[in-house]
Amino acid sequence: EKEPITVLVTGGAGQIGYALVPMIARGAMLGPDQPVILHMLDIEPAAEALKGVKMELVDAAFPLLKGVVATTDVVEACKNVNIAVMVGGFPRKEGMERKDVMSKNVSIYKAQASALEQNAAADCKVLVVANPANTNALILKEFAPSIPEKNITCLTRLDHNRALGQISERLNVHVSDVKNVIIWGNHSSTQYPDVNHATVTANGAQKPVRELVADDNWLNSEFITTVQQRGAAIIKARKLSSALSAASAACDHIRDWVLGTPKESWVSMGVYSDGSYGVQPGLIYSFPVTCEKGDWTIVQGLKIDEFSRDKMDKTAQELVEEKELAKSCLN
Ligand code: NAX
Repeated sequence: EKEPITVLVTGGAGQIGYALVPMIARGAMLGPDQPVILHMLDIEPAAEALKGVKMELVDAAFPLLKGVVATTDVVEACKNVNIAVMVGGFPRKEGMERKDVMSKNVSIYKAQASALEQNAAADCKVLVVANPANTNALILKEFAPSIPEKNITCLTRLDHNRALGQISERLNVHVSDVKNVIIWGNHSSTQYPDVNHATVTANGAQKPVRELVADDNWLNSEFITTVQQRGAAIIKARKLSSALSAASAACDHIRDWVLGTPKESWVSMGVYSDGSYGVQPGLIYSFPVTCEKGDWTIVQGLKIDEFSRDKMDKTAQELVEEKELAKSCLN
């Protein structure tokens, strides 16, 4: 039997946490033969609820689950962690200024960065889910300088999967036959869902999504806004924000990162920009990536048209502004 992998989920008592921990314990994140130890962190007001989640994990008798730690102590939570999924954060409440929300999250991510740096396994991989996800990841990177920057990422896989879902619905094809959509930029409403390189496999042949949809007007407007606004649509319908799809996307993100992406296909991940596609270095920006042996690589050489360029720049600009705002919160 394999050695267990220790996975930290922060915000373990929250909505996404509740959907995510059973998926991890069932092998959806690291594979059906990979034992796991779960660490869950939350804050004092949620300590009782967190205990309840731990009780349910025990009651579910998951064969792969070799241990559960439920704690409000960030040091204990980060001890020997191999994978850290950062779901905990300060939500934007009605009437709150952007700066106030940012300021709360800057202090949370600054503190948790140090705890991870000092206590996690040396090769710990980090996925930030909590919003503002890209900028929280950037703060974490800044305050955990000994964690390689390649190991710090943020979640845009939910947006990626939403784009696949929309194409699959529109064309009435299986979602698994659609591939190579791209989410560029920020996990926010400025993100750019791009189908210019996406294909559908039908009867063994691959066809471009643009050719099959044959409606550029839909692809360039409604499709994009539907993906950008999907989070808001879920809130409107459910009176709660997306949780099961977010948890599932977090599993997809880590699974592909650790176990590799399938041949000739890529996924979207928020990663530290190296300047690819003219995106300024020093931002956590969502790119198309392939993964192999636990490392991601930005897909190179894709042709970018003027329409895309403009949208990629706008979302980058928003990230520059968020970075400035985050910096101003540090003083
Ligand atoms: P919930 O409010 O249900 O859960 C958040 C949990 O985090 C709570 O239990 C809270 O007590 C805990 N928490 C707060 N501060 C903490 C700290 N300092 N350390 C540890 N835990 C802390 O929110 P939920 O619906 O689970 O969403 C979690 C986060 O994911 C939010 O920031 C949300 O905006 C973000 N999302 C990001 C998505 C993405 O694709 N990147 C999509 C889904 C989601 O909206």
